Amino acid sequence: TQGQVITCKAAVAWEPNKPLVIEDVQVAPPQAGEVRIKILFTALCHTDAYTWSGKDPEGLFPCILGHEAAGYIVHSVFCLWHLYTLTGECWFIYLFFGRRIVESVGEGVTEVQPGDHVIPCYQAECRECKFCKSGKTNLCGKVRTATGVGVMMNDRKSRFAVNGKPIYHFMGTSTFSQYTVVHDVSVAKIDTKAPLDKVCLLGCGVSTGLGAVWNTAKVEPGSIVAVFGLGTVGLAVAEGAKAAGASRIIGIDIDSKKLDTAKNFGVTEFVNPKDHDKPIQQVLVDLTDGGVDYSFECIGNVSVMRAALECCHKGWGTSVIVGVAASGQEISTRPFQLVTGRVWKGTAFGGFKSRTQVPWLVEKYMKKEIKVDEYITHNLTLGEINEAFDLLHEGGCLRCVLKV
Ligand code: NAD
Ligand code: AHE
Ligand code: ZN
Repeated sequence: TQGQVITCKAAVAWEPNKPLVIEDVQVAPPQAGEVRIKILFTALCHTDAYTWSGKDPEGLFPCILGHEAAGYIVHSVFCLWHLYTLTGECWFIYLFFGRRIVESVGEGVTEVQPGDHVIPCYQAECRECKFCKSGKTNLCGKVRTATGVGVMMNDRKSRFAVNGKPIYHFMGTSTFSQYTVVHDVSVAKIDTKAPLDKVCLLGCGVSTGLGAVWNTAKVEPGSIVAVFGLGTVGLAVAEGAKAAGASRIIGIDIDSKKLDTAKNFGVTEFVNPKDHDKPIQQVLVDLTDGGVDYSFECIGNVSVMRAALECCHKGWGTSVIVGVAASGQEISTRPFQLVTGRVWKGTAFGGFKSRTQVPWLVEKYMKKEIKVDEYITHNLTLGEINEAFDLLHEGGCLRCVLKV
């Protein structure tokens, strides 16, 4: 059957830092191993703002950003109700002359089907590649060479176009669009009862923070933890550390207004570097009798990454880099810091195996074992996306969820 192009609204980033434009975008049908998803809700993450700023070496323009979302796979044939809503009284004309198949699931896709509720995953999980089979990482190699350059793996082309001009994909997800096409290895099927306007956050920020603690650092009960940056990712680290039984969770942020919110996520002490003359690593070492057991950098600032390593306890302290730093930025420290037992690590999507574990995270949310609603401070629509980006740079915004 001939697949059908869907024309829908999407926010296109034509150039770095220029306001996104809501365009009529043509979304091509999925090819083999691909899935076309109707996105219902998407949130904004700082990584979207980072790429939009032009500082991401993998950032290509024009593109459709967005990677923290939820939606469903549309049914293959328009049902009568769809026919009626599309063609009104003349639905029978459509039925006889215009019937088309809307391909949602490409050839060879077996694990998801129309009707499924899904979360697109920028970190794929094919379960077959060297990475997936290693048991040592959640990174997957199957489609990464395509997702890093804004195209699909099959034909190295985009499925998005505006008036015939191709628009690049982003992170293999491009969720700032009413419809998107993703690789089947990048789709997590979730409980249909889960509220999509909430669980979209499990597509990135909340999962990353929790996983950084549980999978990457493996924080033990009684540990002293320092969290640098109390945005969504940092607060999720605090939440994860509390669940892991940390005895002290020290939140560090240059915005003192973060303190009250942070307490609700498990932060037990707050330090604002601006209140101190000493380097922040020294402040923390003094506060903790020699340093913390675990630290997490959730900002994307290379000087803070150094401080986060150097505030760790000699002999065993581990620091996890979560923040994404701009192109050209490099980390440094005295090698002696590592020689004397501190460990420097990083995490992508909190080390979670996406297709396998996102549904598990959704279940944990449904059982009220993890927070999600509490990270949502604003709700807007796709048409208000530029206001949503403005909000992201204001202290009072954790996550803004857009109705797409
Ligand atoms: P955010 O902007 O909401 O939070 C950052 C926080 O850091 C803010 O509260 C800000 O006040 C604070 N801050 C800024 N400069 C500081 C400084 N010098 N010292 C102390 N605090 C400072 O961002 P977010 O959405 O929570 O994301 C955090 C970072 O994590 C970003 O870099 C994002 O790109 C990255 N990220 C990484 C992954 C991953 O898989 N590794 C996943 C999601 C997000
Ligand atoms: N293109 C960027 C890399 C950005 C980056 O590190 N991304 C994180 C996810 S951030 C989500 O908000 C990640 O998972 N990286 C692993 C990967 O394979 O991309 C750059 O700076 O080059
Ligand atoms: Zn993100």
